[in-house]
Amino acid sequence: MQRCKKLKETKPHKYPLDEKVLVTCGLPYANGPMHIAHLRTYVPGDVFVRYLRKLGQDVVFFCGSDTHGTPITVKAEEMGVTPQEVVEIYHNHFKEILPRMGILFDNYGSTDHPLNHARTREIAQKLLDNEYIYQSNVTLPYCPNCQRFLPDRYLRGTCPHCGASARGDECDQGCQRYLEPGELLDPHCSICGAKAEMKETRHYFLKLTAFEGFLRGFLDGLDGTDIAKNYARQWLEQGLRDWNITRNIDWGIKFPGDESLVLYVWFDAPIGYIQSTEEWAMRTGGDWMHYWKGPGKLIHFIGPGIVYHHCLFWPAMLKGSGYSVPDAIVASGTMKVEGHVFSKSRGYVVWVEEDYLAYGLDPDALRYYIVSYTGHTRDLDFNWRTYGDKVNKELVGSLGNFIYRSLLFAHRNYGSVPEGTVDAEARQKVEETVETIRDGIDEYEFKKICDAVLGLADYGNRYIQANEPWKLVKESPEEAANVIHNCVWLTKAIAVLMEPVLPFKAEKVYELLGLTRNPPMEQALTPLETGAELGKPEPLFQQVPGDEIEALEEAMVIRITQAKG
Ligand code: B3M
Ligand code: ZN
Repeated sequence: MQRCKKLKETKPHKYPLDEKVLVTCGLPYANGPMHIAHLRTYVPGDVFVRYLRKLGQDVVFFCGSDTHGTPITVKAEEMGVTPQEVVEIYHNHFKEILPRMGILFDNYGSTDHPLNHARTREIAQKLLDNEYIYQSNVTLPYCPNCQRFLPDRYLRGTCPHCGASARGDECDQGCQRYLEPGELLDPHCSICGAKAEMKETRHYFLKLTAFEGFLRGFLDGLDGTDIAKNYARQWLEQGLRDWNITRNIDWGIKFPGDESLVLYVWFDAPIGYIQSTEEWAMRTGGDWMHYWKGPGKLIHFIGPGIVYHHCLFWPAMLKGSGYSVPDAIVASGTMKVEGHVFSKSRGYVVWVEEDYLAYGLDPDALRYYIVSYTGHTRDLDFNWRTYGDKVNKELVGSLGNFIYRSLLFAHRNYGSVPEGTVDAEARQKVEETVETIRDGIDEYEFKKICDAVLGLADYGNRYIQANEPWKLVKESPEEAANVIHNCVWLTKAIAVLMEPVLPFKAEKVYELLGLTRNPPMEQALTPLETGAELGKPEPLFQQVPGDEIEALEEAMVIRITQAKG
């Protein structure tokens, strides 16, 4: 057994240590600042990667900006700038803000990088050579007023499946289905509102139907969350259609052999995962092919709205052009804000910079909320009241309280780690927590992990309360020292086990304990060095006062009301 030699091995782990793993998070469109629905993917992805590394796995972690398609050009038209300018502004924003949330990608790439243009054209060419792409004439919506075709976000109409108001390529306000060009009912130009005319034009299609058998087997073997697999299976059963992969706009990656068309943004976007790997490989000497053409494991963390693209289009593209296909697709549940489905336009949004970090709020606390409030595949509601409760009760009241009182007592009375031996029960509690963490990783259930570590802090609080070291100090100094030895030992264990969720706070505890950064998981169980100097602690977390929560809620209500117009 290789993993954590000193830990009890009860079962084989899902990711054997001799396998290298590549983890990605869905690429944000570079058309606006980071918001809480982005974090719904990036925080669990980052937490997962940090835990795997703690267990000794060789993991690389990638993301990057999604820079093409109508999400960018519509925004550029709104702002009166070029698509390049839009992309630059928000690409830089993401690069700057991600580390402030403790989200540390090994590379943050861009789908407009020359490597992505080249890789995308290579893949399209392979698919052409393998006769998976064909040309066909289609009639598509055209705006007589703006004098242009109306791909994707230039189009609004009615979803043919559920009747909701939808945009060209996605039923964004209803059933969330991917929509083929030309499918939308009652099409109108989203810019000028004119009724669209239908006009014939030449396009290219990926023969998705040829991959049906492959996709069935692929989904059977796919790991990840049920959300991803079940939706994809259901769509497969409803029957596939060939996929229009070109668009009549200028901004994007030119289709090889027909430069008047660009590839649909959803063709080159996931290739950004490869681009980010290649960029990393060039910088570090790493081997990108090990993952994309070799045995390396591929794991995609995504939101629930992009399952179709990741479970059907993407594996077909990879398979048809000779690349490795994903091993796991970890789709999360839906993001909600104050009980409503996340929506930027309706005001149900939390902007990470403007609404959170700018107020000096704690990045670790938001990370904790996201991974601990509900299971990964359930709806996650963010609301300020729950935020206040969780911070005050769980982080301040339980975890922070135990660590602070333990370290304060130790520092005041001893100045260093006092003599003692670790109680069998305390050791057992830590061992059980490590086991639960391993299960949580295998199941992509981060709440389970958080609950277990919080349970350990609760145990610590009960332990110190029951043993009353403040009394023992006078009555029985040796016993007092032993109790505090155990408390400091538990503090170390909690810091090590919680570090992937609360990296900034763990760092502070390591400093106080004189530990090096990023200790491996087994360090949760190693003995303390008696006599090692201890730093003077400060409370780890700040209480969020009721009036501050009210003010944050108030700001949210104002935004929602304004959005209603
Ligand atoms: N840029 C964002 C979204 O639809 C989209 C993801 C691309 S992942 C390759 O959620
Ligand atoms: Zn619909």
